[in-house]
Amino acid sequence: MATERVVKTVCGFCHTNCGMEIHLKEGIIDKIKGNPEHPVNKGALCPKGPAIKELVYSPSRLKYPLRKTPSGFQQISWDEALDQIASKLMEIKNKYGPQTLLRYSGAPVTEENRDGFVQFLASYGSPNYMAPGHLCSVPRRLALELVYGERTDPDYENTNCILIWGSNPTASMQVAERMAYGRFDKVIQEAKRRGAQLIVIDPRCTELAGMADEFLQINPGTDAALGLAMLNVIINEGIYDKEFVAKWTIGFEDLAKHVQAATPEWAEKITWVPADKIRKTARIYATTKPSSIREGNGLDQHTNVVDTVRLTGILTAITGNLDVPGGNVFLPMPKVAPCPSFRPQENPLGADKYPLYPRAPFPAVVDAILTGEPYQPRAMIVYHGNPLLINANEARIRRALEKLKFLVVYDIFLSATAELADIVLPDASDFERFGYQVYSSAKGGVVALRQKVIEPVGESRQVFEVEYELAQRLGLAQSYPWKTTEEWIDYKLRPSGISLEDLKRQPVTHVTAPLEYRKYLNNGFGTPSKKVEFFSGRLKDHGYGPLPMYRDPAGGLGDQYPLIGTTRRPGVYVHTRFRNLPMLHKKQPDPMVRLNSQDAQPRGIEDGNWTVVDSPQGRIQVKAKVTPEVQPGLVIIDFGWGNPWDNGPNVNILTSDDERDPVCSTTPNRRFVCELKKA
Ligand SMILES: Nc1nc2c(c(=O)[nH]1)N[C@H]1C(S)=C(S)[C@@H](COP(=O)(O)OP(=O)(O)OC[C@H]3O[C@@H](n4cnc5c(=O)[nH]c(N)nc54)[C@H](O)[C@@H]3O)O[C@H]1N2
Ligand SMILES: Nc1nc2c(c(=O)[nH]1)N[C@H]1C(S)=C(S)[C@@H](COP(=O)(O)OP(=O)(O)OC[C@H]3O[C@@H](n4cnc5c(=O)[nH]c(N)nc54)[C@H](O)[C@@H]3O)O[C@H]1N2
Ligand code: SF4
Ligand SMILES: [Mo]
Repeated sequence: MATERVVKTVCGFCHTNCGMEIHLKEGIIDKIKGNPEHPVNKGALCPKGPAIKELVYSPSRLKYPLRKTPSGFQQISWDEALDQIASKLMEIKNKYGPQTLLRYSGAPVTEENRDGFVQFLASYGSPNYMAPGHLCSVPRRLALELVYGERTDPDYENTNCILIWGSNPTASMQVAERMAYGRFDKVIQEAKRRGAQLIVIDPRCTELAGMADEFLQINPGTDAALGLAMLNVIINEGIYDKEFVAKWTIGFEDLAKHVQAATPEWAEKITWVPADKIRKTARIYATTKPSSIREGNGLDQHTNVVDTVRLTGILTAITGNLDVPGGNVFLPMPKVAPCPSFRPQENPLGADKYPLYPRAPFPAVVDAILTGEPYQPRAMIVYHGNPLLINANEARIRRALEKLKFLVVYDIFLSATAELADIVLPDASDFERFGYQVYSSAKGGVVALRQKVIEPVGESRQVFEVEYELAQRLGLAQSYPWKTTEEWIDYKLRPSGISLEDLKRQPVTHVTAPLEYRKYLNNGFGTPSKKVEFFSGRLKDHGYGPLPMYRDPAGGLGDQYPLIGTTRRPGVYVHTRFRNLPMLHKKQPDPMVRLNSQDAQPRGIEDGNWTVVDSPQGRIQVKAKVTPEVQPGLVIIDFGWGNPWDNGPNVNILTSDDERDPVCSTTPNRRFVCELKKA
């Protein structure tokens, strides 16, 4: 009789963190299904979920530590690897100072990913914590903190108008929008049944745009002009919430003057959105009560992101849609403890140029590596990230990583970044260790248990054990409140009043009260003035414009590069991952460029042709998809290829890091100039 067993756990392979049932036969993963009892996805899974079986047992998983030698990577033992890392880091600390160590992680899809090596970095004595935050959500969060103290989300269940601005949740959050329980397409269908309006602002006619009442097909990176023009209409037509503005905001008079030049006709020339459509959208958004805005990652990755998202926050507040039922709300989130020694604000690299950025902005760190100013970084630990491929200007990032004296990469595969490392460490995957996941929702903040489903594959090991052993070797162990993953979980969850044992008894636990509205009536907003700040004194004090401005997006057009390029993430993959899994690879084997027939025809390009794309930064080859989804003049190229196993080009060979958002150092990963020809 075969032994069969089902383990309920949480997927960690994208931000959604769906509940899963793992069916095991003889201790081997057989099938992966959705867990119907998990409130986030209610049993649904995206196609990546079942494919994770192929990831866990992939023949190309890293199974033991590797050291780079002149003749390639060589297998070494964990003791050798940790001894070598420890002695190198000790030498670097003594010779150059602890601040020359950098710690880098990728998108924080799991809590381990967020925390791995953070306590180590801090107790070693470096403030240089980095992630792709400058490209992903940090600019949006900072912008909304400046306006009203915290990021908000739409109250989907009660809203009568949803404005999706630079987001594509039916692809990016297929089975459950980050903050709403249940499938996102159903959330939209349910809202539409109630008669809610759907507005989509996107350069591409996405599936969601196809369902919209109003679709504004915008020129990428120009959303601030649209936001200013919408405010021009709303203020001049008097369709704003006068009582809220009078009692709870500062800077209205300045703002009203500031937007006078931003007429819809002015914005039409910049945004490609007709002036009448801008007026109509402004009126629908302002007069439908209540209305909500879902800003997304399409607004990050442009060089004016902070001012753009300040405008979305101002639109929410001025129309009286902040913290009210059906508007944009502050959702409850479980409290977790920070890594005890970590002080991100203590003068990281880049703090001179980007003083409001909450940690070391990666583009400024790359500058420091390449120029030696203000000092020369020497070593870097990359945990769960692929910085070579995901940052703008691959050639420059490669030069920087190669210039480091010592690079450690801790991954589950030998990624393009890992290929540059001196030492590579094999991690246990999310199914091979305990963990926890926190979720916010209108029904209250939730903590869920990530179960250990199988033993770590090969000699792979979980991060907190490895980190602690390294800390011991460097004499830093006394600063650690945990020695194992299990102790780390208990430490982190203490502020929420639960432990790992509690979670084992109740794997999905609500730990906060449900959403409350209008909390500002008691406490005000989380800004220095306790009011919504249309005019930002904090930005002014740091030498930035206090009112949100439009700036031209990066790159200009010219005869040589007449097309605008942007990038797209194929929903079947996550960033640079999964192209080595046969189940997913067969769904989309090749990277595509989407273009309009008006641009394809004169260049002799037909659907399915391999196409050469040139930008001032470099050249790649991708396959053409000729489609009316894309407006003439724009081409959309798939992001995420470039690892050694996928034979595809990295789109960030084409992007530039010269121009940046002045507050967050954000590079224009979603906008560059280019030209195409048939390969
Ligand atoms: N041009 C362009 N650039 C972009 C974007 C874009 O849309 N266009 N998107 C940007 C955004 S929003 C983001 S968030 C970033 C993403 O940037 P990253 O998060 O760096 O990208 P990933 O490909 O997810 O890389 C994660 C790495 O973690 C590894 N990994 C997976 N599971 C585990 C595990 O359990 N343990 C360990 N140790 N490693 C693991 C993977 O093998 C992979 O090498 O890219 C940004 N860059
Ligand atoms: N399957 C899958 N799911 C993912 C990821 C993945 O790689 N694969 N990545 C995860 C990560 S790290 C993130 S950050 C989220 C992102 O999730 P979302 O915030 O939903 O962002 P995207 O899915 O990138 O969709 C962004 C949309 O903005 C549009 N856009 C691009 N530039 C502009 C612009 O200048 N203005 C406007 N108005 N729109 C623009 C794009 O065409 C696209 O339709 O998804 C997460 N979920
Ligand atoms: S959407 Fe897919 S990859 Fe993301 S957590 Fe759910 S099953 Fe995993
Ligand atoms: Mo992201």
